[in-house]
Amino acid sequence: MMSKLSLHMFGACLATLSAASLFDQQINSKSSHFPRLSWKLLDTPSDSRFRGLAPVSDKVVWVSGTNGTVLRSEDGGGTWVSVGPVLSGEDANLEFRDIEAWSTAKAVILSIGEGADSRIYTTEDGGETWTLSFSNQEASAFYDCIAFESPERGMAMSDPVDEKIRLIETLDGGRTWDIVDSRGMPPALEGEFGFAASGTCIESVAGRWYIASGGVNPGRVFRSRNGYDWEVSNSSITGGEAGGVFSVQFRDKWHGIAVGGDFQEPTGAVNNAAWSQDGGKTWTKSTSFPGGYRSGSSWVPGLWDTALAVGPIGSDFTIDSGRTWRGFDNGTFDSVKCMAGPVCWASGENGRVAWLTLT
Ligand SMILES: *[C@@H]1O[C@H](CO)[C@@H](O)[C@H](O)[C@H]1NC(C)=O
Ligand SMILES: *[C@@H]1O[C@H](CO)[C@@H](O)[C@H](O)[C@H]1NC(C)=O
Ligand SMILES: CC(=O)N[C@H]1CO[C@H](CO)[C@@H](O)[C@@H]1O
Repeated sequence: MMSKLSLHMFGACLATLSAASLFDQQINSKSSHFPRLSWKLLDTPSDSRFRGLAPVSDKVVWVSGTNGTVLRSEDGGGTWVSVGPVLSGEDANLEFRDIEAWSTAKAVILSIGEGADSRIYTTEDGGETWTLSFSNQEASAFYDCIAFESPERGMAMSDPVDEKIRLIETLDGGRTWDIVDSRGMPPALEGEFGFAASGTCIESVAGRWYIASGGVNPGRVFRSRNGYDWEVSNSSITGGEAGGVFSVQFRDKWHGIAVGGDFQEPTGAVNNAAWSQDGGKTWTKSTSFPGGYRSGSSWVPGLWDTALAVGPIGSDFTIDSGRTWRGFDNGTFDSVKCMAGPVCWASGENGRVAWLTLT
């Protein structure tokens, strides 16, 4: 819990770290058939830190973050409208660490924090009005991330309550939420929790569900075929008080990547990425790692075996399903999400939002 709160405060010093030497090494070892990727930074009217990122298409994208900020663009990031809920007093400091969106109209946002600061708001009119659809009542719950398997069914994940990761579920697109019976959830280990770093600590693909954890060594990945009955395995990613698996993403029922590291050691570039080809039962460490702690990852739809990872000191890609990673940018981002196109979006501190195409 402490670690997660300080995750917020560490942001400032990370920006000053240099990854120059790592980055150079990666460039030099890059063979010519690797794609040339570069982020195109977009102007946003905000200096919030956007850990919440929800592209809908190559034109429509929503970001959410600190100071209760939610922005939406409908023209590929050329212009932005501030569409967050009207918040007053202390609520104006709410941090929307995750967002899911389906159109220019419909979005769900998750704010983090202890007790009633963990909330979910939904909008169906593009952010003109928001409904508070969930407000946490459990003192020890701390919600980290949210995912949907369909426009109707979604789940949000909290740090353990009574020694088990807490889930809430919606079956009506976020309008109402219920606590999921924890009988099907294996016990959490002492100190285990999730990272509210990029909205990818819970994930749903092809009807399956995955949860990434840290605070323990190694970080672990939970998996489920229905969201109710869960199994868990060790990843190969080094964990610790501020470390573990920050992001887990699956391409299909079998192929997954996991990235992370230690947010207090952002230049640590060993055992910070792993891959699975058996639906998350077993994880194998990558043979070349991303160039530092990475908070977010995304497969690239339509480009077999390709995925991106981002973190506060750089971005990397893999074209072999996570076996090897190469750096391509040293700018700071927290979150990444790729769409058909393919086009990828990234977001992070200081209002940073960027875009790239892979062709
Ligand atoms: C955002 O919130 C932080 C912490 O509450 C505060 O220090 C900062 O001034 C706020 N920034 C803006 C632009 O309101
Ligand atoms: C997972 O890792 C822990 C800590 O190293 C170890 O005690 C445990 O045996 C591992 N579990 C499996 C199934 O390998
Ligand atoms: C520290 C470092 O490597 N900075 C480089 C980051 O990338 C930009 C553009 O790609 C370079 O101009 C910097 O020198």
